[in-house]
Amino acid sequence: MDAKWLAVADEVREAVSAGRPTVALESTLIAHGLPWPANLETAREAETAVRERGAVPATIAVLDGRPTVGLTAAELERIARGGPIHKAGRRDLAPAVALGRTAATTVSATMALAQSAGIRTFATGGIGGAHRESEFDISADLLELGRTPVLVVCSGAKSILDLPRTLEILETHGVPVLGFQTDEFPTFYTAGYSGAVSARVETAAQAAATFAAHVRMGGRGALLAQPCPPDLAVDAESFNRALAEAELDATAERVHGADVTPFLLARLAELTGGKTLAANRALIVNNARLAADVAVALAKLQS
Ligand code: PSU
Ligand code: MN
Repeated sequence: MDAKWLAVADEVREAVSAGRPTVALESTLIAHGLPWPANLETAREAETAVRERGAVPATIAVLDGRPTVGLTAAELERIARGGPIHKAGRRDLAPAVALGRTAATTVSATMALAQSAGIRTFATGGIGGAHRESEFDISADLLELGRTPVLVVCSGAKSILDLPRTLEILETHGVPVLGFQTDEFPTFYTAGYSGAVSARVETAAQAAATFAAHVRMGGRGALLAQPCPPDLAVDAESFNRALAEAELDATAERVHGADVTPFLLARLAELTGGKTLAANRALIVNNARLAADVAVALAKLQS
């Protein structure tokens, strides 16, 4: 569980081996998803939210070639301040390790490292998915969910994506998509409709029981999705207008591959006068809180 190649913070290692609740948090949203200093504030708020609900937070990144589960306050600030920090999906972990790089981890890479450390619950903002512009730009997050037994708490997939196609791919990979007190797969920081979840749960205990049953029967990852807090959700019309403009900018500036998501998120925050940023922050913290509740319920179930 705790291998030499992996640095796990003492507090996290002790909690995992005692069967106490733990929640993984990713670092790409800190390094590449939110601007300074909102990113550091949000990362700290998410960790605090997890603690307040009785679980141990573990923010994950690769530091100088060392996959690290449970960043210290100084390490968290280093990732947030930015500079030359890579964005690592699952495929980028090995190069980061072998070449001694510092990298923020996306959902796919964070899931892989959380699983190596024995953590089963993970909170993020919105997962990656099928992009609209290119048929083959499908986030590695979706395939990782099909093979790594971690429950990812999110607000759906990012509104910049083709959401119906994202849901189809999740179904293909046998990933349960649970709606938390909702029948609809949320659309990240907008209020809109993207399709139905595969099952609705009302409580954290039901979510934990469903995930445990999935894993017991040989299943792997699962999603638990809750909408952005309604008072901060961006209305679909102004969002779509901003997105159309951001997409044109991305094309004009020839943004490709892993740079597409960070580019669009930053441009949208500008174009909406900070509305998407406020919504993004709120939903991340809200998801951290729910993930902690589920981690507590999972720990009870397994004791
Ligand atoms: N959630 C957010 N902001 C983000 C992300 C999630 O609120 O920036 C990150 C996650 O790390 C996710 C990544 O894995 O965006 C998806 O990137 P891509 O589309 O390149 O796979
Ligand atoms: Mn992509």
